[in-house]
Amino acid sequence: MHLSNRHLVVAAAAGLMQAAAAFATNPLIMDQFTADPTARVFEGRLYVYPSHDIKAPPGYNGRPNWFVMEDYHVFSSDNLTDWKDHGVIATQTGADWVDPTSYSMWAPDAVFKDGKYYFYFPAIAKTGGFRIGVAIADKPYGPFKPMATPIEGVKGIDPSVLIDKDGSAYLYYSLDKIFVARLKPNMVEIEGEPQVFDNLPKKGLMEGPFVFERNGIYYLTYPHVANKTERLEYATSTSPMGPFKHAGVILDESASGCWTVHHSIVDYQGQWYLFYHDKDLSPAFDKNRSIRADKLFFNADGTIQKITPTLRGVGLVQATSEIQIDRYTATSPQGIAVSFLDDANPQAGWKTTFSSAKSWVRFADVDFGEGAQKSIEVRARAAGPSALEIRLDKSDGPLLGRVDVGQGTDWTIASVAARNLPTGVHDLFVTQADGEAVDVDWVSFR
Ligand code: FUB
Repeated sequence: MHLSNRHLVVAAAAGLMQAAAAFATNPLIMDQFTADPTARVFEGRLYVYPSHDIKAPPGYNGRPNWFVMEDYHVFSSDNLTDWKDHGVIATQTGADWVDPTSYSMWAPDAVFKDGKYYFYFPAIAKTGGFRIGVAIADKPYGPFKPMATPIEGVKGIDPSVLIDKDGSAYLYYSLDKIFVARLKPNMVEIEGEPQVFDNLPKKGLMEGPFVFERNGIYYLTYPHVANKTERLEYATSTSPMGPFKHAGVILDESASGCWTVHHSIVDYQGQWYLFYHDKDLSPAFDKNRSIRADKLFFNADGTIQKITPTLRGVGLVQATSEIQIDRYTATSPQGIAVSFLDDANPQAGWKTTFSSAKSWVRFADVDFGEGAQKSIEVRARAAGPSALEIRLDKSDGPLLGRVDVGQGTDWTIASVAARNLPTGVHDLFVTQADGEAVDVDWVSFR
């Protein structure tokens, strides 16, 4: 993956720079850190409202090695491949009640009710402690106007709002435990006292609640530290107010060691997705996170199938794009390694090293369209003469081309005429045919 060549299209609109980028793989956003993604479908598009980790700015004197977050962006896509950054929608200096030096704009949510978009966000108040504020807009990407005061009677983080089938709205949030309160029809005040869900696991921090309804079952999903770091669990109920009964684990603790796993779950065009985060662009510091998406499936009885996180993600990849095979679907048991192209600049992406004959990478869901491509290009470098075979659908599927990679320390683009090119969506298999170890940045069909 080589960001400068990663299909970045930049356009100026309404005085703001907006970027549309083909990020069909995980992580979804490469040019900045993103965390705590809440995905919502508005006006037929999928919008993601993440929080925005940044590196501590000069003069920052908050808690060392902790979250530093001063604003929010919103992203949207209609195909889960091309993501548009709509720019900043809220800042710590824009809401009267927020301590403008607190860098504490944690996990947000956004919902649509009666013609307005409501953006809920936690931050540290000028009066101290985490509170939850609301900003209101006419469009899902703003401009959002923040309320002057936070929601009265609510102290906590990680707001999540469910609008039930009858139009009633519920605010879920956390502060070690998970709370619920009914929202008044104005969406900015609660009715009565918040209640704690006290029949969930008794031990271990719980935060980041996300509630949705499917076929009459209410799902309360939440990160929980059952062991060392957060994993995603869920509980079910027949009522949005509970009681919720623990039902299982959706996502195990991250193999990367990322401590948090804030998330959301959304149905987009008939497929359910889990949006979550990990620390793909910051392996050594898990407070600089990156959002991801994977497909989620239900069993017939309504239980949720556990998800195995992928690098491949969920979007189709155009055959004519620079296909980042380091975001593979599967690899041979030996001979494949993925590493940053430039350790000093993780945002430049990754390379795949093939180090033994017959080692292979499978990359799913490449869209050949009408199959009008004529050649295969591979950006690669090799310690000595090396060859790669590109096949379709299976490791012994139709050979699309054999690409010879010459010896050299510089990256070069090797090219060969393509044959047997298909139409439509297929898997690719890239195999080291013979020769020396070879690094591959991307594969493309031109
Ligand atoms: O992003 C800051 C905090 O980390 C969130 O609010 C929590 O859910 C956890 O992801």
